[in-house]
Amino acid sequence: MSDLDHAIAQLRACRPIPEPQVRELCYRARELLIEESNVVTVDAPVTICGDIHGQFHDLMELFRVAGDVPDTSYLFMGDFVDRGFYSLESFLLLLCLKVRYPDRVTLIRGNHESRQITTVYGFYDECVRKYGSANVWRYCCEVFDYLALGALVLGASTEVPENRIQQQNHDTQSTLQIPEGEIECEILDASGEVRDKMLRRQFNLSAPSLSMASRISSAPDRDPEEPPSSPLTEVIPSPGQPAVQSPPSLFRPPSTTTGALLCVHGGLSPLIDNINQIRLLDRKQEVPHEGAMCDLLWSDPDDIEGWGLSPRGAGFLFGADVVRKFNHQNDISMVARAHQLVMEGYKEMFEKQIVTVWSAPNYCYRCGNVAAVMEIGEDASNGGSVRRVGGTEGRREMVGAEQHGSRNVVGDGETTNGNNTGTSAVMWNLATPGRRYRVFEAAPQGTRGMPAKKPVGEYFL
Ligand SMILES: [Mn+2]
Repeated sequence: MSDLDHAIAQLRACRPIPEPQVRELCYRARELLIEESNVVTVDAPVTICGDIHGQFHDLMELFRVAGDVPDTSYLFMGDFVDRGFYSLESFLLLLCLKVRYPDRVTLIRGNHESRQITTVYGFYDECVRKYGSANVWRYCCEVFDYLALGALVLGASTEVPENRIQQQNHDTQSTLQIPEGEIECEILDASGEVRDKMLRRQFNLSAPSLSMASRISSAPDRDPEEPPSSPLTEVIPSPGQPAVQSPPSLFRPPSTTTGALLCVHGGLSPLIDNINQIRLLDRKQEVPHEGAMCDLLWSDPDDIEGWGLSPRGAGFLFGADVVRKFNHQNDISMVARAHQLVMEGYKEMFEKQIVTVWSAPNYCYRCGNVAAVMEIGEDASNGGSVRRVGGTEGRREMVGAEQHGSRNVVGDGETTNGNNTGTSAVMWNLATPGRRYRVFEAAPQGTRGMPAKKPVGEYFL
């Protein structure tokens, strides 16, 4: 067994590795990360995760529910440390897995991967408590400076990914009837049982414009009279409930082509119109207090128009119009981000153009939320070749053209006001990727352990 495999085994048991080994690990991780672009390219299939925040036992639960490395390819969107009691073990385990299986693990930087923030929110104190000095904290912070700022997931399928997780005593197809048509989104619980499905529907230009497509009701308490949450999807009722009638399709079927997914910790920046601008940033530094790099790690989507000030004091709030324009200009079908606690573990907003994924159940051991990961499948229809972003293959389908200063049609069949700029824009249609959310709860209390009450500086003696 190599030193690295030995370290992985030790960390999986939630036991820290000795300081010289941390130093070596961080050195190797930096050598690996320095070669990565600010925006890492990741091929589907991949499982996308949000904040972990030092909840080591819940990270183990995540791997149990969503598959282990290297069988499952993972993309973690930052905030590995702070708040929880095991930031050290959580981050070092993920870092070991990154060094051991570089092509199966992608780590991007969160706003907590910073010297200033970790000094306030726990990671610094944890390192000093567990090692008797700040050396390990310092090594980790040097790694933080090299973490990528974002990732682009390419080659996503429009279909829900194949379910590769072995079920125990469950038939995943038994609980919900599947109507004819393509399943766009599936929600599974920790035991692998299907809790909800959404069908991809032909879109309809006369459908009412719904600004918020985020709410996905769970089948049991849903009002059957309620319209579908989005013009493009319908919630499939549980057996016994009447089916929701789809309005007749008045338009061509949606594209069978997905764009890339952009994954960042926080969100967009008013300084970034194009993904290539992210690539030009000098990321190898402490997270600045302002500017594009700061915004990518700190911003939040909100029900506003354009940009707004963030109550966090860093980054910005941004509205549906900002996301729609960004996704269109960059051939993105969805932005995936973390950074905000959502009680259901995931939250889709703005006609599914952005999703928040949150992977720390019962956050801070008291919030009572569930957590989720998002699985994206691989588009095998193209003979396995992955489409590149920014290509000019004419792969998008035109769905409407703006007339000067009038109402225009955008990707999802929603109408928005033209802005009287006199420019003419042609809008296109990219399908939302098929996706599966696995929702899970905190690890059982008995396995979680509690923090050491006294300093344990002599940890390894
Ligand atoms: Mn955050």
